[in-house]
Amino acid sequence: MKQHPQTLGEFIISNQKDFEYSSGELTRLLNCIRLAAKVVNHEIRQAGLVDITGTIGNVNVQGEEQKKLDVFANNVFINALTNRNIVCGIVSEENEDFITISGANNAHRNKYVVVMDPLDGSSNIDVGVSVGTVFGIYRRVSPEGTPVTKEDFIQAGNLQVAAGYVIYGTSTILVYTTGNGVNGFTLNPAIGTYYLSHPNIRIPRRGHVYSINEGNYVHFPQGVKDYIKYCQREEDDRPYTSRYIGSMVSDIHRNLLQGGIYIYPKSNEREDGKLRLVYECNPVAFIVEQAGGVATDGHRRILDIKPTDIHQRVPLFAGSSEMVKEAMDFLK
Ligand code: AHM
Ligand code: MG
Repeated sequence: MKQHPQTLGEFIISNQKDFEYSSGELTRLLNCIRLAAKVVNHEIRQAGLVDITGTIGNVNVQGEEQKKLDVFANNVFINALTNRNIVCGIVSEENEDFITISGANNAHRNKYVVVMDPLDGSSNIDVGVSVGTVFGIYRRVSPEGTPVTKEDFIQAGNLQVAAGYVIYGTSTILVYTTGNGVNGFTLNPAIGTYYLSHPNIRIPRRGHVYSINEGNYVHFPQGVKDYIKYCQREEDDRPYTSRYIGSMVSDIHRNLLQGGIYIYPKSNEREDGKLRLVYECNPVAFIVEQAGGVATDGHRRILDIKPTDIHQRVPLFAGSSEMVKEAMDFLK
């Protein structure tokens, strides 16, 4: 009899022993995220059919206009994590402050906090282009039984116990790591089950794709300009192909599978780049490294940066190891 591929649920259970402090909590947490992602996926697939596209009229803490789907996804993830009483706190791109979860069952006793960008790539929502969810999970550092503190959320990325993303693209794929490699699961929408479709993802050491918003070229530091010209030069295995979706999760995912480099550098206009360290760069850096790639801010390993603020921004160079190292040479 043909064996069916492993489901995400089966995979999580069979790998539970990988979690250092396993008590079932992290398993429940991952189950909660995969469920919330299904709800968000369902709503995204209805964009254009129901009143879910467009802006909501609010501006978030980043000064960006919130889309209806941004707010929807944020509520789904927060409610799922709160109602199941699994975590003690959440940081979201859409909320100015961290969220303390207390709840009837004294959630202060829970061990984990979640950081997330519930819907990344917002500018793609209304135009039928893929978007994603990014999340990272930490053990709290404040004492169990007390309310969470900012310190629980501004831990260095190398302390993440798990991280992942969901890409809502031509298919919906959940990719995550607990520090033992990276695996990807594709959602079968007809039955609502994720199947292991991308076991043990390894990023090629080199690729042919560079992903950067070249429209900002004039604002980039000279080293980044030089690297872009290098990518375009006819020499060795170049010119490379330029691919930029404008949705980090999608650009990272493609490069993870096929090889490539993703860059969001600092610029004259954005001193620290655009992407947020805590809930965008750190989870992605953990995954990229676990797949054998490299993630830096151009000089330092992303995962070693100690955040000072939950919404702080940082430049990002992530992807195939040899390509990222090459790009960094141009910044010296
Ligand atoms: P968002 O979290 O507000 O959606 O912003 C993050 C996104 C990334 O997904 C994407 O790579 C980048 O912003 C695109 O920015 P730009 O339009 O400046 O190139
Ligand atoms: Mg984002």
